[in-house]
Order: sequence, then structure tokens, then C-alpha cells
Amino acid sequence: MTSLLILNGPNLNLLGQRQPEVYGTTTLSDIEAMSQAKAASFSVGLEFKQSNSEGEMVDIIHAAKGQHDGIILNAGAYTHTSIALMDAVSSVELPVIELHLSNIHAREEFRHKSYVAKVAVGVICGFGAVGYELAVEAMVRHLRASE
Ligand code: CA2
Repeated sequence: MTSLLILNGPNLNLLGQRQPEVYGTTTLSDIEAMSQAKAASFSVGLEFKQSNSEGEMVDIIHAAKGQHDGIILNAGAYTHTSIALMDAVSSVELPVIELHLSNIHAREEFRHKSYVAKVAVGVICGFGAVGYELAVEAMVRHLRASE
């Protein structure tokens, strides 16, 4: 069975609990439920994880090799800074979709740069929690097209 990993980076565990004016009221647990339902609708498995630690995220990406067929990555602020995450994505040779709740290109200049985008098959941003469902569909279609 095809299996996907959704990996969320720093502070995304606070979704729905702090700054609802910026990030909305949907919690990460709500987003996990939406993502699981979407994956089930395509008969694919899904593991959903979150870490506040860059090194742990690197370890999770390494461990995805052989366990999952594709990774959906909302690396949070590490998107804009982490060559280590970019190298980890390159090393596992799995397709990665970069995902953000907000439209990072409509925000501060420092959020316009993404190291993840350089090694991703595509980027989805600006659609809030719905972006997770869109990313699951995009990854399933990408994997099926390359079968
Ligand atoms: O829009 C996204 O999904 C981001 O990855 C969110 C990151 C931000 O650094 C990226 O530029 C874009 C920040 C996540 C912080 O989440 C919070 C949630 C609630 C309260 C505070 C932070």
C-alpha cells in the first residue's frame, strides 16, 4: 500500500491555540484528521508527525526511506533557513511537496526564500488547512503518474 508522511516543523503544534488572527482556529489535530480522511479516500496510508527540532526532522526524513513513498513537508520557519533539511530531502530520494498554510510570498521578505523548494517536486501555499488535503491529492497523483 502506498504510504505518505506529513511532517510539520516548529511551532505548528500551537496551531489553533495561539495567534488565531494569523494562523486560524484549526488545530494540528484537526488537520491530521482531515489529512487522514483524504488519504483514506485514495486508499493510501498516512503518517502525520510534528517536531520543533531541526535535527529530529532530519532524522524523521532519513527514516522515511523505505517506509513511505512521498513526503509532504511544512518545515515552518526552517523552510527559510535550513540547508540541513534540504540535504536530508535530497539524500532520501523521495518526492517531497513543500506546504505552507500561509502564502509565504505575500508575507515578509525573509519568508520568500525557501531551501526546501529547491528539492521539492512542487509547492502549495496560501490555502490554510485545505492545503494539506490538496497536497495529499497532489502527491497521490504524482506517484500514480510515475508508476
Ligand atoms: O504558513 C506556514 O505554514 C508556515 O510554514 C508557518 C511557519 C512560518 O514560519 C512559515 O514562514 C510559514 C510558522 C508556524 C508557526 O505556527 C504558529 C501557530 C500558532 C501560533 C504561533 C505560531
